[in-house]
Amino acid sequence: MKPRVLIASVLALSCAAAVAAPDKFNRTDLGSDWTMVSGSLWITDNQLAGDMMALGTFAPSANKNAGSVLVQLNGVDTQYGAVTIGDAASGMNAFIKIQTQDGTGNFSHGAFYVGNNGGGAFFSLDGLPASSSARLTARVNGTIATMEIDTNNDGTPEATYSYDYGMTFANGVGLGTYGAVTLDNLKTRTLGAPTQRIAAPRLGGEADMSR
Ligand SMILES: [Ca+2]
Repeated sequence: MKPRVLIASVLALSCAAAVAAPDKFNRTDLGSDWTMVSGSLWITDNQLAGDMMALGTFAPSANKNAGSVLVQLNGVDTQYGAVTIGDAASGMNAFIKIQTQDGTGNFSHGAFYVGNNGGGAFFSLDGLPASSSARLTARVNGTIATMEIDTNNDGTPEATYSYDYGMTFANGVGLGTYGAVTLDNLKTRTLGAPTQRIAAPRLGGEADMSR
């Protein structure tokens, strides 16, 4: 009996993986799965790039509440990579980003905003290991959004923050860019609420240089 149980488990894992809607951007044209909400997104060197406050939505993720993307900072100017969850076409979405604006070229700040780089919570990424590349995973469960930042790509986030929007959002994932940032290897999924206890970000009243 044991071998049969093992096979059943492997099949279940395969099915779960197949349900996720990924985009590796390994092509030249962005294609019809993407709809622009603002500005322009395009593909360069098999990665996603865009102009200031560009925002696009990814149709295959319409029923997903979580998006995960590799954010690569290029240079020291202000840049962000953002994952949106919700109906971005109407501005009713969580806008969850990581950003550099301190001149180091490493991630220095994060935000839980609404719309396209709209208002909300902006905060320093205190204690995050210095890094110009990280996987940003964002999800919304009920009114609570969570961002996980994995700077060494080992699947364990170096920093996790959550924020209560006080409102719910529809499913559907999009990506936003500002500056020279490039994004890659998008994975969209249905994820439950995190089981660990997460601190809210410490809000310091700093100015967001991208706004
Ligand atoms: Ca790629």
